[in-house]
Amino acid sequence: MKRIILILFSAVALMAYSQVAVQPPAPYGPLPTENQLRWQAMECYAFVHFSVNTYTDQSWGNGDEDPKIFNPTELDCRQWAKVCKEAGMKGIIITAKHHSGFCLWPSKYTEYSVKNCPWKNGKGDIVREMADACKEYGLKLGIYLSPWDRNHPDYGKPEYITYFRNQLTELLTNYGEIFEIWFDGANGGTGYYGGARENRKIDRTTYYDWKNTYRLIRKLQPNIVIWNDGGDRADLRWVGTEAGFVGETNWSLLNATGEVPENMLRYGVENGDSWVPGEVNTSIRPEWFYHPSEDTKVKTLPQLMDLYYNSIGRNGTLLLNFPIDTKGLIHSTDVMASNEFAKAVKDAFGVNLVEKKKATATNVRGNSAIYAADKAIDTNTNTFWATDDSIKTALLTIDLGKPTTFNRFLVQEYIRLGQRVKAFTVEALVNGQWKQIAKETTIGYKRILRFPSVTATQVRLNITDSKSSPLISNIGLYKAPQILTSPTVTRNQAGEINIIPVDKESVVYYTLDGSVPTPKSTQFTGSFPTVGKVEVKAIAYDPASGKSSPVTQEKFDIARKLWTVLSTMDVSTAKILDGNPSTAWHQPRNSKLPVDLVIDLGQVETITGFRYLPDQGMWNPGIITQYEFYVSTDNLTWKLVSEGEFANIKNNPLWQTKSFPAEKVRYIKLRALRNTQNNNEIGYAELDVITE
Ligand code: FUL
Repeated sequence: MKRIILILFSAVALMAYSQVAVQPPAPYGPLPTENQLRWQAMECYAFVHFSVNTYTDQSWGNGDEDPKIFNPTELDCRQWAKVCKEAGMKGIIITAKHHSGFCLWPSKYTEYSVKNCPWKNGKGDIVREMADACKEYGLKLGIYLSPWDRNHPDYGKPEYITYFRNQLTELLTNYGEIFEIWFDGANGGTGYYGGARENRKIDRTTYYDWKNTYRLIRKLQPNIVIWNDGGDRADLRWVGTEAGFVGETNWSLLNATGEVPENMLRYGVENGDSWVPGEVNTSIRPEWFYHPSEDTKVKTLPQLMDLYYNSIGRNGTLLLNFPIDTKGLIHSTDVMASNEFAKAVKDAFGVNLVEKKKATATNVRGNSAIYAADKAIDTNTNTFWATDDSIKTALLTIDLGKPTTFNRFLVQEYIRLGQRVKAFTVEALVNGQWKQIAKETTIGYKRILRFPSVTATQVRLNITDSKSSPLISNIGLYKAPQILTSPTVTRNQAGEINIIPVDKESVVYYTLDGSVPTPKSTQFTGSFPTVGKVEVKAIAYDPASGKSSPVTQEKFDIARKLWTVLSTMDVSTAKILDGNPSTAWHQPRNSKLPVDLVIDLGQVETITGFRYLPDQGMWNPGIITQYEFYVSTDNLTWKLVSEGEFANIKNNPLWQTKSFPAEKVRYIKLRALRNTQNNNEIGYAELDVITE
């Protein structure tokens, strides 16, 4: 007995000794702050966009909107909070002031606010109601305060900076803890500016004196993270698009100084000197503010799931926007979509197939139990598998015990000590053979991979390159239910409709009478001709599972069959009329603004508006921001029927729709006055009209 006790004692002593003797891994490279760590763990939170332009159906307010139009009849911040809470989100960022300058709180420093609107007789405060609702639902509160103010007379002068900081102080003092502050990059341009109605330019690198503004913010809210797209490096970075994705390779690093071109925003900088992780901001509808015409354009479940995998699944966070409607609520369609989204995420990640399985690794730091392979599957992200300092490639194998089917692989680094992994593969033991199922680059806080279902008895993570010894805090394996993606509906210039399913095995059914398609509707077997206005609704249907995709809904105006572009002889202008958003035509290189695109409609039509889709290419060159639109019956005398801006077209290059009183016309002319890059390049993916 004595001997046994002695042996046991020595074993325990030895274990304790080996654990004490193993040095913990040293940090590597730039590290996240506690605020950034807390923020990253939130993973998903909401934006709400609401301002005077909600009532004018515009993307941006001009600053001259009468506050009297701001009259939500059923405003209920608790509904917003409930929707976000039920969607599994952790916070809400509210547009306290958007570019219009209209304040959702009764700021002491301006009359352009809820103080002067009919809602609650000017006695209300939406930021207060939002803060209270967040508290009630256990959500964090964030603030969007537009640096650009199209209402304020002093915008562009030094006095405005005092005004801006006064407002910041109000917002960061009176509403409790704020988790994130958001400074939009859209800065300077035309506006009302207290009646001056002019174009004001500012130098975005110096005008706001961000350094001192940041100092003020951190003093008022020590736990905050700062998002800034336009100025000095802040805590978080934009990912260079509002379309809802970040690069598959995604370093949480940037350099503290220097320009940040789009590819750095998208992928981070591998050897950057500062920790600046990416936040994927996008809207549940095409636009940020509420537009009734987008009630049928709310993102479908497959689109929302893509967002999830392309943001949270790629080492980013997801900031998903809900436009607030004119009543002051999140629209019921958006609520349904977000509930479905939350359920699908739960269904996909409810059961982790590696739980309680066995893990082994080719190297364990000092052979210590503290850093053993099973620390990566113990559901505790504060413990991690680590290798010896000199080891930068290693394998971690999980024995599943029996053939197990899965289609998602999740992996997390212990980022508190830096982002390290540069490359990895995932392999599965299928029928006794190792099969590679993924070959990837970075991991970071969280990486989730999607692939077709695999049935395997073992799975392994193969770290093939790392800046320093890899530290893996969590691995998950899941079997996510199949979700069918809605088909794409297009109409070419001849008026032929084509419907393309994403998944080639599914069958497409459609309707042309507005009814919801079912497997009993007409089956799509090939493109078919149409004339005049048509509404197509289509689904993809999987005969094996009996499941249908969400409905795609597309409305087309008159066919463009008779149209010809007159202003140039270049035949490739057909790309503007081909119904294919991914092809574009650009004006000749030597063009100088203003430049015109003149189209003969082939016959007289009564039109009430036009639509422009800019080039959808990767770097979106030649996007028109300021335009004039003319109509004519003879191609000689022209009448100006619409002019102005395509707001936010740079960050969100969607279809732009402009309406005007009905005109009987044969010719149309779109004049481009300015583009997003302040040069002379002008391109068009599509141009269309709206007929009566
Ligand atoms: C953009 C703004 O101009 C949009 O209106 C919106 O607020 C979005 C979140 O950022 O740059």
